[in-house]
Amino acid sequence: MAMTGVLRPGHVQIRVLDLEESVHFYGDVMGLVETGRDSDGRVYFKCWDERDHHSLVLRESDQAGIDFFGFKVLDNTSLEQLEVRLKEHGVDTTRMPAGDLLETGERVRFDLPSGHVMELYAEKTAVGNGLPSMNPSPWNQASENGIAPVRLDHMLLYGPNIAENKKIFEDILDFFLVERVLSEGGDAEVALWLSCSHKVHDIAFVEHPEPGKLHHISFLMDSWEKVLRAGDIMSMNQVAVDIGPTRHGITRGCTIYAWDPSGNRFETFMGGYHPYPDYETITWTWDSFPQGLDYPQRKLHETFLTVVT
Ligand code: M3P
Ligand code: FE
Repeated sequence: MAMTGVLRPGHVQIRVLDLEESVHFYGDVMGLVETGRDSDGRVYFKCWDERDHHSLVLRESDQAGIDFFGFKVLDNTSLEQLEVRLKEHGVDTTRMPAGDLLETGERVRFDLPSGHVMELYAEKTAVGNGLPSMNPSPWNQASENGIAPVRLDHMLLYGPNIAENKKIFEDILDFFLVERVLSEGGDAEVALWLSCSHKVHDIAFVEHPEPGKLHHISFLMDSWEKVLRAGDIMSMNQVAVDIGPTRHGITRGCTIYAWDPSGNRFETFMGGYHPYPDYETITWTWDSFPQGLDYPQRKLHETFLTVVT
């Protein structure tokens, strides 16, 4: 599939309660690579196989949750075109200055109807994955440290007005709807899985009365064995596990949900399938949501619907 316009989730800034405890967690237990600290005290990380400077930014606060997330677009021409399209559709945008996030160019920022702050950007310094671009080996020491996911994969966000979010993603940003869950009466969509790529989702939303909530940030693992190994490492480090290891019916992803020390949920994930934009959307009825969430157990875990930051 030709990749133009919006490419991928590129960064997410989350709030953590104790910065140094979280730096230990994301650096040593998750096994992300620390790439910088800024004058605001924020700490930057990337997954070992990512090439750009960072994908996760931690900010210390007295309340956990998500500050904002950004998608990388192909180039500055795409950024300008998407900014114009957002404005034409009545979405107010502001430009965050280059350098406000370390090693990152200007970001076009806007509010989603669900209460989340989203950004698009075209430039972030490519620091590489530690492997040479000529004759690389398949892995290196950084891939063997802690859980060591290969990349930030997607986010699931909770908030109101997700039907309005869907319009922005489909009509302006050229995402397509891969899967959805219908309400009990079947007349509304209560959950959406959207892709801008060949991935089974790049972002997902669940309808929820409180705006701007984080359900989980998902990190991609190479294999099911590595998801199970992630579970071993969680237990060795007394990490609080929510659900799994199991498989979602929705997206077919194989998963563990767990919580970071601040209560932000994360997912170690692999699998799923590879949709194209011409595929028919997969629909789940409300009574099948339990197997959508946890296919083997067919269980709509209470925490899935209630615990968000
Ligand atoms: C994911 C995923 C539900 C499935 C969630 C799926 C809520 O988080 O990564 O595929 O049923
Ligand atoms: Fe997920």
